[in-house]
Amino acid sequence: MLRCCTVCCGARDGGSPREKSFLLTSQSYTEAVIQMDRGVRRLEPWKIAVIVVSVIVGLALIIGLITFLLCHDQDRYYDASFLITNVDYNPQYERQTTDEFRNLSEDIETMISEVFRGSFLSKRYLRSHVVSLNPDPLGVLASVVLVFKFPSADSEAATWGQVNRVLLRRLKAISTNLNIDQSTITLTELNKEKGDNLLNNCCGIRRQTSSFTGVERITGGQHAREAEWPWQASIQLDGTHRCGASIISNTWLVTAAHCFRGVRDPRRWTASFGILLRPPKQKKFVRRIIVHERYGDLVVDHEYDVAVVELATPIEFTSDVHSVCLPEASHVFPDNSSCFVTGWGALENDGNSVNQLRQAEVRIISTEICNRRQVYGGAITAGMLCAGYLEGQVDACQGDSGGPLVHANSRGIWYLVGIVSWGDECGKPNKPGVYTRVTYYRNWIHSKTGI
Ligand code: 4AZ
Repeated sequence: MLRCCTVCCGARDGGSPREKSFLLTSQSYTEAVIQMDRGVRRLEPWKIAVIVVSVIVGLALIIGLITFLLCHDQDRYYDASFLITNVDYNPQYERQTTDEFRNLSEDIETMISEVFRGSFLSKRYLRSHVVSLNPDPLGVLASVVLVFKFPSADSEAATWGQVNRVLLRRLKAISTNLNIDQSTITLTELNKEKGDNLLNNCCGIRRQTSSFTGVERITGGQHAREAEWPWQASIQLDGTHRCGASIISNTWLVTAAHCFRGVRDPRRWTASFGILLRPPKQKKFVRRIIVHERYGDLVVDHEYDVAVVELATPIEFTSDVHSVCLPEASHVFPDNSSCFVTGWGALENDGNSVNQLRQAEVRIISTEICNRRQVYGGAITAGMLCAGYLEGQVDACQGDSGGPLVHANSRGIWYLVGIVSWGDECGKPNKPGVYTRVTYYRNWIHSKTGI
């Protein structure tokens, strides 16, 4: 056996000088191996330990990566559609914000939850959301987005089969006040982009649920997390935060008229989105500012404190940035309803704005109580509403103006109840926050934006 290498070849008797320098007999090869073996044996213990640890860490990383790829869960979206035969179509189903749409959607979503929560897919089922209710000669055609969490390794065909089987079997088995025509049920898998788009284009949906407890206020309160209040916008004058605002479509925001006191030139205003002022998730130029025509610039009262802002280019809706629902003009939010106010406003009266969005839970206070002599003594008109606590502490403050006061309905859809407007300082006893009442200006908002 002859082997050759430039490093370990040795010259042997009887060969040409060239052969001597390049050929290695089996004997010298064996010697070389023995030498190497001695070299390895001569390795110091700490070097061996380093090699062993490196090999173990490498293996652990590879095993971890494989496990992550196989066991990592991913959201899967489906569109389920079916015909409901015992409900007559009502033109109010055309708009997602009507009470009629909400009531029927709630029944459908409760039914779908019952279907999956009582099945072996209960841990995989996340939510269902009715996206449209369409007319049909035999009733109402419902289209529902279903969201599940499945391990990435599970094949799409297999998971679609499981969802479809449970839907068909259990819709027949459970008792519900809706008659579903079984022959019309179709289930289509949506890719992530399509599923996200469908949900992000629905108003008032929050993908991440809040779990905070206790008392908090924007003055010293709790930080908001990404995607918790996706409709929140910051309105900025010459690049500096001035007011909050709410996204009501991809090109329109609603805010307070007093934010534009003195400066109405749209070229000096921008809007930013995402929970941080710096850096924002998105930023847009302003095309047009429409302040309520009856808002008096020079009069120091707070009537007609509403404005809409048109953006120069549309917002790209994502789960972090999208619209809130506007209530119908006729909707009544009962006194004592729990709401949330959010903003980058001051932590205390006359303080500075903060960089990360804050949130606080407040309750609607009746106008009757709010107009009492010791509270606002009759200053609260039909276009305003009070929210907070008579004990004080939890409140909006300067810089929160124009921002949203929102309430989640029984489907978990968020509606704009009020616009931060005014108050006697911040968090004082008997001086709750005063908000522009959105239902009162609902038709005005529609007349300016078409929304
Ligand atoms: C303001 O000046 C302001 N406490 C906003 C809200 C409240 C008070 C003042 C409510 O922008």
